Amino acid sequence: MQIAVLTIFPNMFDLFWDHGIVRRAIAGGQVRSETFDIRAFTEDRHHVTDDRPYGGGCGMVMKPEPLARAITAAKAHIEGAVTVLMSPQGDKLSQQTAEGLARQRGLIFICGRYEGVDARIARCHVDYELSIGDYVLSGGELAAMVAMDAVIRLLPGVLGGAESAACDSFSNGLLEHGHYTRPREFEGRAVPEVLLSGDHQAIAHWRQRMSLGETFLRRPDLLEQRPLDDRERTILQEWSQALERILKHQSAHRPDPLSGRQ
Ligand code: 4GX
Repeated sequence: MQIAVLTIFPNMFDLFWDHGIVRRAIAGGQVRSETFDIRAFTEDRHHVTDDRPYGGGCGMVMKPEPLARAITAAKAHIEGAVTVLMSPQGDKLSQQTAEGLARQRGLIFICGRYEGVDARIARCHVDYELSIGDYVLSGGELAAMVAMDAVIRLLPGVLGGAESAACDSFSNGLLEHGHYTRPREFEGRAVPEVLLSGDHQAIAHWRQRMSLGETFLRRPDLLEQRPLDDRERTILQEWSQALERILKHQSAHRPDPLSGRQ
């Protein structure tokens, strides 16, 4: 996949392209990356990229002409690219969005600064507006890095078998079970016995049980959105029965009304 980023801070991406899985994806040829400096597409003496908003108000707006020229230049490099504007007004990034973006031939990420970009850019030069969440950043650069990271690791051949994207939290719509490595005991806490048993079936079942339990406790919304198969339903019923047993046991221990205490 070919990826271009349009920004007034191209250096912010040097570290991003140069580390970890992203670096490996570029080295392995699964990703070709380019960073375009929007300022290089200005035509005035002072290379100005922003201007005051029509109608007044606070902040500055990114001028449309340099951005339009930068987008045209990036499109000329990447055939059939989808242009993505990072913006709090966009669709919220999810694993599903990342999967959709990973299926494109090329992506052009536009990083705005200031109060945003001229609305005519968003209307005519942008295919998709994308937000990474409901909070305000000082620019689209970090947001674009988040989106690109989520996309790049999904591209075929980027992750090895052992770290396969299929193992990820969310790829099956659930949170992951806990992970453990050596030592067997750390700060007085032992690794769950089943993980040392060598019984692969028991381990797989424990992991699924923990994954479903964790998801119910921390993100019940994920369970509501997702169909459950028979095994998963059985495991959740078992959790529910365990909880009911505890609650029933508790009611057997009601405070003694004659003990004199509250
Ligand atoms: N998820 N920001 C973009 C300027 C801006 C505003 C509107 C285009 C249109 C953000 C987010 C985010 C702050 C980046 C405003 N550019 N981007 N910037 N949350 O907060 O993506």
